[in-house]
Amino acid sequence: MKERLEALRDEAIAKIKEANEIKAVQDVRVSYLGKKGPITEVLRGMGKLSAEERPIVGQIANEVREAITAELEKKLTALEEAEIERKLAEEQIDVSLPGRPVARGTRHPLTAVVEEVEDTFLGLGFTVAEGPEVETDYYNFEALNLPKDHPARDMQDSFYFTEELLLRTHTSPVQARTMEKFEGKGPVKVIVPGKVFRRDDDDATHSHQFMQIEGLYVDHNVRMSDLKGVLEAFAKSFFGVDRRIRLRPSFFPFTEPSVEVDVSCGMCGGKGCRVCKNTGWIEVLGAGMVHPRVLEMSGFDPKKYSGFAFGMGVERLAMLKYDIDDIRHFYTNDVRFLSQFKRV
Ligand code: FA5
Repeated sequence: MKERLEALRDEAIAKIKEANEIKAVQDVRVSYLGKKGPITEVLRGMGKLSAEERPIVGQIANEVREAITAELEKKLTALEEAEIERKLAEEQIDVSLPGRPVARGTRHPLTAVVEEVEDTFLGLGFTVAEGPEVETDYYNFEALNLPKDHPARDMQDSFYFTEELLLRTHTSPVQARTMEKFEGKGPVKVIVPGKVFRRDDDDATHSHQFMQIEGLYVDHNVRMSDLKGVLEAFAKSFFGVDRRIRLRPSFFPFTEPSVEVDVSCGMCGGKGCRVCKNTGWIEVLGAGMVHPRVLEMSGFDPKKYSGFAFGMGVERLAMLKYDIDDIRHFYTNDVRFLSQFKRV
């Protein structure tokens, strides 16, 4: 029996050595050490042995099994390592090859304009404030001296959710919200960029959703000349020296006196074209001295404080700066349009 076991061991080891695939090695394991294998069969016949022979054969059988198992493990490890080596060689990566370029997006021109305007006003001592796009009737109108049924509410056709809640039609409600936070103590010096919404018909210069940047400066002795100086400084820095601006008397219920500011049209150089509706000018902002009623309603004493405010249309600024002939380009997301602003 001893010889038979040793012969089986040598046979199995020889087959393991011959095998050059993991599957073949596993087959040897099954056929020699498995339940139906010859070694198990030999062990089953041990019952017929004498009591003295049984432990000796048992020990030999264990040694044979261990020898075969050790050989199996050795071969499997060697084959697995060879497989890893083969894969590494096959899948070698040339790290020196140039990478595939990733198409990078660009800043939206409106974002670029907002950031540039913010930078200019931060340089003039303003800070940036924000307010909600869904606004109450109180802040959007009443706190700005536009009581319910005031005819000037028609100047801004609105999207209402309920009688008291609407999409803000301008960034001016943030004037009242900010002044309330200062609790009657100046100076207040903020600019407020944000989206606004109106039931306007879309055309080359109008959109039902657009952006505004509000400005508010409240302190002792703020005068109209301060407003003019700040707007001129802004226009020079934003448009450059070749563009002209003009102030026209106007009306807003929340400012007195009020003005509208136009910039000369860059598409036609002021001669008149489709964009400027043949006037040579494009209106970019409304402004004025904060109405004493508005100061009062937001907790400021109009006898001690005065202020100026303005609200500019961001799309109009961008159109003038980059000679864009239609406001709708900003909202149709045509990559050919947007990719022109790579360096902006
Ligand atoms: C206002 O919205 C006032 N709140 C501005 C203001 C603020 C006046 C503070 C005084 C003091 P107006 O409706 O004129 O005003 O709009 C201001 C600017 O928004 C306009 O000059 C224009 O540049 C832009 N604008 C107005 N309507 C549209 C529209 N439908 N599409 C694009 N831009 C618009």
